[in-house]
Amino acid sequence: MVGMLAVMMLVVVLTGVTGAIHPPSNVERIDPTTLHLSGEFAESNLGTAQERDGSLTARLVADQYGFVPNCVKVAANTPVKFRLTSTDVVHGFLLPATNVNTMVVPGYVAEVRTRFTRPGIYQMPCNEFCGNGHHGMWTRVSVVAKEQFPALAPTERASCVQQ
Ligand SMILES: [Cu+2]
Repeated sequence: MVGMLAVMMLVVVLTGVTGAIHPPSNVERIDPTTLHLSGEFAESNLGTAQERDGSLTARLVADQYGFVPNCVKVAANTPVKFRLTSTDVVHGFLLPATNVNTMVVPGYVAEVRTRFTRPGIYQMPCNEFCGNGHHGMWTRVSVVAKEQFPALAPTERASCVQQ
């Protein structure tokens, strides 16, 4: 049994080191009681923003039982950074078939970087049980073609109403 534990521990450490895998959450602290008032996670800053180097940053807030915004648009073949935080309990953010999978812990900012290779819509149910309404908690990430993205108005980047 001790041998098996040692082997499993070794696999965890080796894959972590060779694949540069580390927990994407619990790095930066944030006050969950005031984050909506000002700063990075104020409502006007949520959604997708374009950085000077052309990469994108999508900011979302998770709470019982929904994500704000309910859908974000990002561009394909562009580096995308997701930054999320929670105002109440632990939620989860996972995009199937990508490397995006993180816990969203109140008091911390979770950050995940990825790159989408083709346009499409990723349905994102909260994957961390967070209470009675958990089954209804979801968001969407809509990946649009790289050429299409700059033409979107800021409001269109944080909504998928037209689809
Ligand atoms: Cu949840």
